[in-house]
Amino acid sequence: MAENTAAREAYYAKVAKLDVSPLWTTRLVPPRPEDQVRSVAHLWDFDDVIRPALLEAGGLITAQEANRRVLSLENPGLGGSHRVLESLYAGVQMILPGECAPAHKHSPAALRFILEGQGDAWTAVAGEKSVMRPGDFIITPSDAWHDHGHDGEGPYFWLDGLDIPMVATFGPMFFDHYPADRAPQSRPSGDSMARFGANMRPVNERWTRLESPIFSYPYERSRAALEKLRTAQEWDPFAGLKLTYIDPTTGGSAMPTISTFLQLLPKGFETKTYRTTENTIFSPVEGRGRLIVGEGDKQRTFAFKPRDVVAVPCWVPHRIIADEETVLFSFSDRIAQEKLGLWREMRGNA
Ligand code: 1HN
Repeated sequence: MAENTAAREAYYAKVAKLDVSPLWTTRLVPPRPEDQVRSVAHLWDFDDVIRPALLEAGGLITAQEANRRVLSLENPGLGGSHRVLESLYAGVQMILPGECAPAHKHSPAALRFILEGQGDAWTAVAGEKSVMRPGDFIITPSDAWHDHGHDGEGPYFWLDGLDIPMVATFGPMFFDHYPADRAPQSRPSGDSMARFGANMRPVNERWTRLESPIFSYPYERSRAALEKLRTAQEWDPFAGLKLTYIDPTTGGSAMPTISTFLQLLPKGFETKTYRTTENTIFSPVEGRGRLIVGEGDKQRTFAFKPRDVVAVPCWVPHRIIADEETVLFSFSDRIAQEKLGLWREMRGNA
């Protein structure tokens, strides 16, 4: 940094009043992500922390009153800015039997990953109702009306992931309440899966939206795919067996701003150290293991179990040890970074 003489200091004070600043006194573009990224790797414990905290909220406020009874995951490095990582929002939502999370829509896109519950919780997205079961991945696209309900017994919990910080960077934030609790159903349940989920599509129907027309990806099907592929023994040393959820009409990412994945790591599998520019949120579905992040004296080990949420920021080296057979759901900003030409990875310590 250049030496600050009295004359320079006086100059800086003067130009500050002109709505300009001298670039040469800043580090606007630091050399590496670690000089830029403020979020830290972090684990939110579901069973001992998030779940009881949400149950307590259940005694204080209804889903209707709260609109959405969600505890937002606040990254400790981001000072309460409602971000789980630089570019992503995440929260855990709870709904109780008989409750209504009323219909609304917004420009940020959302995903849900169902963590726990019994019986029939459901979400209605753009006029089609779908059950939500543990392990299901569900998309609520930008600007689609959606409401949630639960006709079963006991609490239902799911992970919400949204691209709110990306939308906030650009500004086009829109939010509307539907004039009634429930938005009308315009299509029967299973309609989108029948139209686009059977490796077919209606012959004269073109899908032109940016997100997948399949808005529910049941766990049973995704898990069965992993199980079948296990026999192929094509283990990626950096990821085990990892599948990404796609839009069947394009083969590309199921969502235009958030990438989503399900991966299998057999018992004893240890991935090699990997880094990527994408900001990733993991949530184990099955199995226990350890996520080891950082290097040297900054290395930390997060022991995970099903339903925990672990955030790994951009360019933080990490590896996973599966102490039991492990299935991990994850979502990241990879697809957004790819579209902007920013995404990189480093396999090993190159
Ligand atoms: C939202 O609309 C939902 O619809 C969940 O369930 C979490 C977090 C921030 C903003 C909107 C939902 C949300 C949200």
